[in-house]
Amino acid sequence: PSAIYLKDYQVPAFLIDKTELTFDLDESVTIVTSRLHMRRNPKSKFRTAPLVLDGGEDVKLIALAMDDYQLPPEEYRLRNHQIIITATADEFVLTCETLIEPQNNTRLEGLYRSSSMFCTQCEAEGFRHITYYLDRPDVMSVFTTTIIADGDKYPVLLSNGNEVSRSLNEEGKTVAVWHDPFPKPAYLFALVAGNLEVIEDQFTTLSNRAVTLKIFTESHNIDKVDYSMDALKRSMKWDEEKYGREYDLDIFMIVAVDDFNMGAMENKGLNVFNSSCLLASPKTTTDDGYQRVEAVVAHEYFHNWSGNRVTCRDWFQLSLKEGFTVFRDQQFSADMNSPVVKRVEDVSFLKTAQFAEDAGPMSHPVRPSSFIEISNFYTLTIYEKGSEIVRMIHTLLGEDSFRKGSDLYFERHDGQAVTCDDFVQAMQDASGIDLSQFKRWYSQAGTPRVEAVGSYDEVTKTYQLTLTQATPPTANQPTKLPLLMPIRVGLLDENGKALTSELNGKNDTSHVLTLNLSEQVFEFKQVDTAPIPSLLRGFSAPVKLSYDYTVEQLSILMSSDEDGFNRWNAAQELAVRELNTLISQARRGEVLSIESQLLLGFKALLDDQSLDKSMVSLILSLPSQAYLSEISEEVDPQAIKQARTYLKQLIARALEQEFANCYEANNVDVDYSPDAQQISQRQLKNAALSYWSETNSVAAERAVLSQFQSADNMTDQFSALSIAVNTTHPEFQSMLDSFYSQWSHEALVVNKWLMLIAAQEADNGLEQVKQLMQHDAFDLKNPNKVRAVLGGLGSSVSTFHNETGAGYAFLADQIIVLNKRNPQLASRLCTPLTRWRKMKPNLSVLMQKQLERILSEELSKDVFEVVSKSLA
Ligand code: HT7
Ligand code: ZN
Repeated sequence: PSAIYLKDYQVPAFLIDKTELTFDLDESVTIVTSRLHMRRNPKSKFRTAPLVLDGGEDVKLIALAMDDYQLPPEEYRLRNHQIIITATADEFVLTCETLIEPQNNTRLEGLYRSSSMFCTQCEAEGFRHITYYLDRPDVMSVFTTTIIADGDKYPVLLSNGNEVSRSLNEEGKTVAVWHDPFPKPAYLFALVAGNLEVIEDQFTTLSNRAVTLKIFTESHNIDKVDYSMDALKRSMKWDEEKYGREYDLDIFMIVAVDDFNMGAMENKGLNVFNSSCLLASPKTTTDDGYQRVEAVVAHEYFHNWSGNRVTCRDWFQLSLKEGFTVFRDQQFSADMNSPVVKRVEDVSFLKTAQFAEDAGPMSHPVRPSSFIEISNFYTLTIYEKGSEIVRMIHTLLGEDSFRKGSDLYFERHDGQAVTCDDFVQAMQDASGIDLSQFKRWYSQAGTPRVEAVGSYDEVTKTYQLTLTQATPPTANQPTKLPLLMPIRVGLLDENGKALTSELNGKNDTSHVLTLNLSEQVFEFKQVDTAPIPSLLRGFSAPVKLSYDYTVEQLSILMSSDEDGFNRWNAAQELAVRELNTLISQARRGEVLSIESQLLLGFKALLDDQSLDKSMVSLILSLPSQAYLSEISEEVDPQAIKQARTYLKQLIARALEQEFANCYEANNVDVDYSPDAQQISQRQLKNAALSYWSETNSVAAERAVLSQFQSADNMTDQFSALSIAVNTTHPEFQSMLDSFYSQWSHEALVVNKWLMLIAAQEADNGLEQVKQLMQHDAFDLKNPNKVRAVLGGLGSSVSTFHNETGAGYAFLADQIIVLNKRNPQLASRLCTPLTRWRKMKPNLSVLMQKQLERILSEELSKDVFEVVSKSLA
């Protein structure tokens, strides 16, 4: 497979003004007829270029006509799944009939079946698996879709836009016609046919238009979509208030499907969701699950403007819509819940997973310059780092100018397919702030390192902060230029009190520094005393910042910084230092021992009833196994696990009474609601229970069992079960069994059970995983189940990182099987193996061997790209 390059971009040689599609749906064969109203693109410099339409290996061409003239085979060529027609008029209607078999589509791209319904997934290049087309985002067309199906089996027939008619044909089949007036690229096309239930609501827009809202699910799930409907209405209102964006069609529909490669899809007027991101009920969904549903519903809805009305010129610009939309959904969730908690969660994820990606073999810029398979570029870098870039623009411009910039962007580019440069240009034009250097963030891969050194002059009362920046080399980018980044800084005295200082004529307790050189000195004036700097507040730039803090200084920041994010960060830094000491001891085979400096701070946190409970629980959580691996030079999973367990048990024993009290104080009986206040209380209660259980006290064991048995919500029930499994509670096996019997009819709950068992640290872990894959509850066709089991396996140290290499070999076996069935899924499962270079030598060799074994197979583009780049 070969790569395609951003530098080769050309405007399309043809345009499609109107697309008329007819689907004759059937369980054995589906016939798709398209009528494409095409003309040569006046902007193309290739005036005589042939017409090249994209197709797929699973699309059978039946007939092709140009202006009703049936093209004989000698008048076109079929090569590499493309139709090439050399001679065309300047304007014509191309009619194309294709045959597809959605029931055999296991890739879940294009038209496929999930349970008993038909559904589509066209982003990024799925439409070509339905029919031949100019399948690229800068070809925008007005779609009219006719769906013909057996109305008894498929009473619900949906596509984009508005339903314009519904009738019966001479064979008694239902014929539904949908028309979407907004020109759109094929990746936003959708079709759904099924026997579905619906809930309906209404939203009145800012300009007083009534929009009908419908959510469709299979009948057994219809009781679980009220929360999504509420989240949708809140998203619509928020986007009007925050961004002035109003919904534009008369109807907005969402459909839940069980088999889906990602979280959800923003098809115009007809979002399709993985049921795991739409369904929610107290008994079956955890608080995290509720928050995910809220965020994904909002994210897909926000795409209606950032993605659909203004779309991407080409797939290299993917972050234009994804980075911006993630930023918007993060702002929304922050407004709906606690901003600081949301920020900590997002940054923690970024620093764990995106930083790892950026330091690995798949590292790429937010606007990549080449790819082999675009599906591999729906990455944390495009989404999360892309969002951080938009956030930095927001910080540099301030709220008002940022809003002016987004207004200008939407107004200037409505109905167009544009680039990341166009986005930045609108921000620059609206604010008058020069963002030319800032644009390097889009083209340079890797996580920048920033070092800070401070010095205080008592005589002049000035504090000098010297910042240096450097970005390590990444694949194909050996040297990097300095970036422009906002660094938010505050100063504290030795009691933790905020100090006012003057910088650039402004007196404040917090300043935003603009760092744009390799080395830069910032001078804070009127600083009363030698300060402790609070750096990178709110994580104002996605960098690795280092400063040589003493333990005392970190303790002060942890307990007193007015920036909540940095309080959490200081606690993490303290814990990381101790864990690193323990990891080194473990690696040397020594008995672990440490005097933890965390205890005092944790005790104060647990004693202080006035603090935000979510923040307390976040500060109490030790850095994860994954984060500690990310920051390790050489990863030793066993040593990391040993160190974490040791420190957690040490803290648990020292503060046993505090954790028990905290648990009891927060174990209150209330009617479940997924609101911020209740969520934070449950979070703290379960964090306390998790520590308390590490003491293996009988009282804690009793509390776990009792919570498991009496919980009226999934958060509490599943927390208790997870704690039981992770602490090998005497009853954990019977709890697991009873959990399954209680929930065997709820697929999403069963997935949690699958994941928990697969992730378990057990001597016979691999045997259990193999058994799970034979269990009735498992289904290789369903990505959620595959991710539950193989994702779970990947997080188990004893099973996955087993020194025999059996865990790696097993994962490789599954990747080889899935490579043929579902390449997108298979390629994502490769991630843990791609980190082989950072592993300790014996594990590294074992992982490398498995990657080589995978590479020796006949591979899809998806898996080939990831594995070959990892080994390069
Ligand atoms: N824009 C959507 C991307 C997506 C996707 C991409 C590749 C393969 C399957 C997919 N399903 C959805 C999701 C989003 O970011 O909103
Ligand atoms: Zn998105």
